[in-house]
Amino acid sequence: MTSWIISDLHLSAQRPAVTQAFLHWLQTTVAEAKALYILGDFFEVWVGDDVLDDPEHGAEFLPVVQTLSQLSARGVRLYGMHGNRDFLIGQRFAQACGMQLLEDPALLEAGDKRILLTHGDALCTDDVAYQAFRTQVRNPQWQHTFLSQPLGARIAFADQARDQSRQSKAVQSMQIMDVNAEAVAGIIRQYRYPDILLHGHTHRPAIHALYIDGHACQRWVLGDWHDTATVCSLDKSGLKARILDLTRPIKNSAI
Ligand code: LP5
Ligand code: MN
Repeated sequence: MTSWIISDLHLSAQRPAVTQAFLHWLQTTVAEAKALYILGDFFEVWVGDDVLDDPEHGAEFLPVVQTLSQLSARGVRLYGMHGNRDFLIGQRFAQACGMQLLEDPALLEAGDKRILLTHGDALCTDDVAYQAFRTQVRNPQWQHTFLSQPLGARIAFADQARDQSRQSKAVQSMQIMDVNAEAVAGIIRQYRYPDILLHGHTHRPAIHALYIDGHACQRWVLGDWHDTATVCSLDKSGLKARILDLTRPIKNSAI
């Protein structure tokens, strides 16, 4: 049976076609799968699980929660990891979907292959402003204080953060916003040379060959979801990259 690994869907009410294509893919392809791994930035922004109770802002998420929970009830294993947009996804959302939240990074052992999964933002160590923001917002005390604010205030803070991030990205070099080679080597060493490091975040889909301390390894990067999506399938023949055309009923094509 096949497992699927995806990242950076950035689901939002502003892009209903992506959500529709994702739901269709879940109900067709993923319904027959062993597992689905979502490596972060599932949502464009997530300001707290209580958004699900809000009649105005919660409605867009309900079909996603309902479809995931149906898949989970069918026996498809669902795993989610936080990204820099949805690090506030909590146990309540996960339980409503039948999803297990994974620590970042998480090691996936598949046959004789070891695949290290991560969102990827923690590897962008040259992006000093972002890493300062990340340290702040991943602090449990900061999160507790933030989540204590009314939903409307949290949405306004998230809008401000998005504006600031857009401005900062416009003047930041592409190289600084990419993963740092030493950070990549460090995590590969720490996890004792997995065969593949698989991440999203940078939206630069590619397969990079690496050679760390005499060990051959690959870094696979998933892209974000717009008219197409790069996803990975994993079965007994190994990991494969595929492109989904989201503009028509889902067909899978190998790269
Ligand atoms: O997300 P992306 O790919 O566009 O850019 C990221 C980095 N930016 C971020 C910030 C997020 O986009 C903001 C939205 C998160 C919402 C979460 C929920 C609520 C939290 C509310 C927080 C107040 O992750 C960007 C990287 C880029 O990836 C590439 O790696 O460069 O980082 C930056 O742009 C650095 C900036 O300095 C980020 C600063 C955010 C500013 C926060 C100020 C908040 C103001 C609120 C008023 C008190
Ligand atoms: Mn990201």
